[in-house]
Amino acid sequence: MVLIGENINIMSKRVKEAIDKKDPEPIKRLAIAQAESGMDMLDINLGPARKDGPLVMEWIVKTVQEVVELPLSLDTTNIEAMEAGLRVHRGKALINSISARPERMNALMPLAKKYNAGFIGLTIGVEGIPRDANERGLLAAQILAEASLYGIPEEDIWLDPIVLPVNSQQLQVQGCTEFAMMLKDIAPNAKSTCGLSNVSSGVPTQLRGILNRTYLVMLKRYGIYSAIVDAFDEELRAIARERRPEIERLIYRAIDNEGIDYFSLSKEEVHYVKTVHVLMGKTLYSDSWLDI
Ligand code: THG
Repeated sequence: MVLIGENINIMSKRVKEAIDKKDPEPIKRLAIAQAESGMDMLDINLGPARKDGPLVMEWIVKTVQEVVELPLSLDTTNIEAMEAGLRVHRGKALINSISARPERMNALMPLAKKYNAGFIGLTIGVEGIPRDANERGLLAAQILAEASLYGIPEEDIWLDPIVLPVNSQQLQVQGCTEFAMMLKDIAPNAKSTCGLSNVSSGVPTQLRGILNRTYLVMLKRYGIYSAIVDAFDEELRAIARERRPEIERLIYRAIDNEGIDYFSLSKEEVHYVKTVHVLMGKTLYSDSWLDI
């Protein structure tokens, strides 16, 4: 699957400081480290509009592409900044993201066409975040229909169901897995992606990895094409690259509710099974889900 490194992100203190000081070195180091971790693309997340957004985006795209060959996924709500990034980007860029809101589609779809970029279609509409897989499907269909008016091929559309945190939106987690399944029928040529780490947002740091990894296996099983991930989670990378078949098989058995004899499992394996149950909404989330 296509892995997009999430680590160049304005929410990170290191990145924010580097951007504020226009110090290229920390950004270059993060880009190289993510490329060495085997990421296929890098997300460049500058967040909301800043008045110097276009300059910052141009600077960061050039800085990153000076040291790595990878295509970038550009994330900013500032339309001028998005275009500034696309203008200097080498290779095929990805616009992260276009929601199903008319003003976003009208502003950004022409840019996708003009620069021959792909885009991530976020299933958020005028009414906000969808409540289930069907609402996600409906929003995806609206995005696909609008994009076809601009002559954007389905292959350039990466649909994103919007992963929500399991600790506050536990039942929504399945909505995304179901959406991954539905997509095969709605748009067989479209791609899909998601912000995997969202699922563990707000969860104690040492517990985030197992949630992210278990959820990746679930989404992967239902055919997700790509995910935006923490490039520095080595075990997550191993799972994504098919180097942990025994963990994947165990998670499949847990999803399918096959009788699992806990006494035959290692502690780590028991943790994965318990995490499947939490992500499927079978046991209520609490920070101590691994201990009970
Ligand atoms: N869909 C799309 N794009 C996205 C998301 C999505 N981009 C942003 C986000 N969601 C995915 N990227 C991240 C990046 C960082 C974190 C989570 C998701 C994260 N960071 C740590 C934190 O906030 O605690 C650490 C930050 C730091 O380095 O200090 O959790 O859903 N299309």
